[in-house]
Amino acid sequence: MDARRVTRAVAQQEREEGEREGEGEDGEAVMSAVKWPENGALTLEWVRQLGRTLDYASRHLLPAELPTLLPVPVLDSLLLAAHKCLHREPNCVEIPVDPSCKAVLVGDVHGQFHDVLNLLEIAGPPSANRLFVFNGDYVDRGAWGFETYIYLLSWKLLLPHRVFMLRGNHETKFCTSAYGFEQEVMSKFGDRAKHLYRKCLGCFEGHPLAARVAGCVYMAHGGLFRQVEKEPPKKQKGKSYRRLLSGRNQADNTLKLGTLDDLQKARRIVLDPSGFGQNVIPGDVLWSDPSPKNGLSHNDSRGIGLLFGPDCTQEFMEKHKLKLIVRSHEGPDAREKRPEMQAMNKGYTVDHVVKAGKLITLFSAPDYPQFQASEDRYNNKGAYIVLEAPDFSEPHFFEFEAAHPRPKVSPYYDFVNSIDSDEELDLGSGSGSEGSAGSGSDRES
Ligand SMILES: [Mn+2]
Repeated sequence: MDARRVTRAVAQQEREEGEREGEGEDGEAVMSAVKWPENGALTLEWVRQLGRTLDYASRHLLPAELPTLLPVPVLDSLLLAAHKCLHREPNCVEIPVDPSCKAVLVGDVHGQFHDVLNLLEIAGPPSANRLFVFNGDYVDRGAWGFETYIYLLSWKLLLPHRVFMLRGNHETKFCTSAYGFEQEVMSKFGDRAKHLYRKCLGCFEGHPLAARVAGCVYMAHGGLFRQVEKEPPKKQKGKSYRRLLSGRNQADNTLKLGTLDDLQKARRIVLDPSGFGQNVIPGDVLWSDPSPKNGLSHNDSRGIGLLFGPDCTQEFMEKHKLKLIVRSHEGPDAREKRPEMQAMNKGYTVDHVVKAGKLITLFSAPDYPQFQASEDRYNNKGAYIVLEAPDFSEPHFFEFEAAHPRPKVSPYYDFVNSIDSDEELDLGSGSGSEGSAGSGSDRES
């Protein structure tokens, strides 16, 4: 089926009436299935049309009808191109910013597709003069993780040097099987779902872990990370070596802060950075949290990553001549459980103020989480940061409300019994989780 016809009555809650692709003389809107461009090169109009189509589908089609407008072969092409593009980037991407250009920094969005569309409208879309760095957690919890992820990937492909997508702890097999994304893909794509889920996992592995923006701003989903001990001689490699490197065996007082050089050398291509062995650094970068208390310690409530104090922030910034750190990872629910930190009701908090600069937590999912057991919502705003000349280290904060009304949908995870802030993880037990999902081949078929 190439086109769907819907009546004006059904389409009346369309966000922007005039924005639809075409309108017949009888007032019926026509929405065509997305086609992959013949030469494989995306255009601005293609990306915009993809956004309109996904928005339309989220409002007027059942989840399982999404492939009628978004055919699987198109997704295959898009995910393959994105896989190549992401894997090419280094662990920590260097993002120079021209004085004529602004940098927009975005925190967790968690499948809240309509809020992402809204954000891109308020902040203005990526362009030659406006680059974006997204700080991970595109999927899970919200009901449109797939739409969100695909849409942002299409911007990445259109403007690879103006759009950067860092990895969040939810871009993993572990989180997506517990917090909704896997089930979401299963509900939307039927017998092609496993195939698409695997392709997404392959892309998840490819995202860079961190970025340095304009030479003075460090950005990563969780934050700072430890130094990994030097490799022992080759003959000691193997299981015992990995146990040796396991963070769990390391006492808090022996933990040392890692450097950007350590980060650049880390092995990042892994489905579930477990915080063990070779994946200590990716595990830390994706899962760590700041603490008001000085020092570096294991993040026991999450079971992975570190807690790092203002002294660590100072040390890291001073060493790398940084003036600002922007991390994400904590929404209003996570902050409710950490009363020693500020609440996340306006979408950002300034957590460390040290001699060298500041550490900020940025969260861009307003009215989060989408599904909640009680009527009592956090009513949090989302925020994004704009950096611009002359001082790229001075963050300009923009708060925004949730897009209303959100289409009514069912959740894809057991939100009543799901723990709120990804606590008590048992990542160490997932034996097969260190393998690569791959993406070039379709292994499950
Ligand atoms: Mn997170």
